[in-house]
Amino acid sequence: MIDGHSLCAQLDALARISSQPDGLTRLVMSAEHRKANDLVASWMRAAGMQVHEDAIGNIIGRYEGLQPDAPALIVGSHLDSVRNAGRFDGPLGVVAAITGVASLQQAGERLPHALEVIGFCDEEGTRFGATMLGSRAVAGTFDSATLALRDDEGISLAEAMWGFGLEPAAIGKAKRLSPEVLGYLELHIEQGPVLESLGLPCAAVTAINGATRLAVTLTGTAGHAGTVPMAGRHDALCAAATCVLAVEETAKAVGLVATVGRLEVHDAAINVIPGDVHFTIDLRAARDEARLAALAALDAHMRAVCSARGVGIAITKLHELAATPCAPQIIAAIDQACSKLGLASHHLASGAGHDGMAMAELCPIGMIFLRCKGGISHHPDESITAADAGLGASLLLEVMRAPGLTGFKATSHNL
Ligand code: HGY
Ligand code: MN
Ligand code: MN
Repeated sequence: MIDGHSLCAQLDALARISSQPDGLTRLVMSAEHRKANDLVASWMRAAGMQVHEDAIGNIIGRYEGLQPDAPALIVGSHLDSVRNAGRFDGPLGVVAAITGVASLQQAGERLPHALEVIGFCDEEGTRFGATMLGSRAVAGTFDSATLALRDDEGISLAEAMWGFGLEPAAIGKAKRLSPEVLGYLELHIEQGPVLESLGLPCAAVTAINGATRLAVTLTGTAGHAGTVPMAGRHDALCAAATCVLAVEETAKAVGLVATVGRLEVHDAAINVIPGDVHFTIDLRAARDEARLAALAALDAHMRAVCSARGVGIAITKLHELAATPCAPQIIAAIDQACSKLGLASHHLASGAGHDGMAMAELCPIGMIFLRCKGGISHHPDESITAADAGLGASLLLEVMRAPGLTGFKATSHNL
């Protein structure tokens, strides 16, 4: 079994790389992204990997197979975070993968396939709103319109890339070719309460729910709070409040999840009727038809609300990924690895989004979920036990080396 205590110590070291003095925030193309890549690169090298940073700032370590240039199983997760984050969402999958490779290196073991450990630069989309920038670039599905998105300081992704030492026009160089990638595997905390409630440490993920993210701008008429009669107002915040509650009601009515995570009143003042309001919608479902139907209903409802109030509405899609099934052969390999380690196997769908949704455009994907305390995530109280960390990393290693996982047969060749 891999020692979970040293793995957790590495996660603590990563968690100290933060732009937030009293917590963990690590954004893409930032000084913290640079520091995290450098620290992870040092661990990858110590594990015997060749390391490079790709054209969008993913950090990648390669551990050759029995023969040079064999196609690779990519294993990893993301190194960016939400604001005031927990320390396991993302980095657990990267550090566990490196630890697994280090175990192979110490044993002098080579697999038929190569292994590539990847620390994706941006899965959360915290800084620019669009998510999975790193995995989309690797899969070749990066949308260049994303380069124009701006952060809270008005810096565009393109400008931030130049500042990070990357050329936006070169992003295409990060794309991997299908023949060189056998599959993608990720260990991630469950970010939900199911495994803990069942008393199980881990599960194979069956599918990842589809998700859509929208940015909504409501344009009313700003005015004097003391003199404009109520009947004549075009209050953008009252329109927004009606829409926000409609998001919640729609989700409850259809049995999916939808969240308004950001709401800003521009030029806000206590004595001014709000004229310019922006909010976001994050809507997810296991079935794409349910998600798309709910979005259409919500779109119509919000436009009707705004029309009745004489408020303008503009809706921009920031991100959309379909519900993504995990590959049966990887689910089976996880189940076999569980029984090899004497663990009960369990299957669970993911309500959270993950880089595997983007990587599924390139190759078969699989995920292992690890229980986390109270299912808490996207919060400083996110936590796992060191024992579970070691168990998760050991299970990941078993799957990384699973015979037949990738179907790739190496010819016998010493390195
Ligand atoms: O939002 C999500 O589901 C993921 O944590 N990025
Ligand atoms: Mn994550
Ligand atoms: Mn997350």
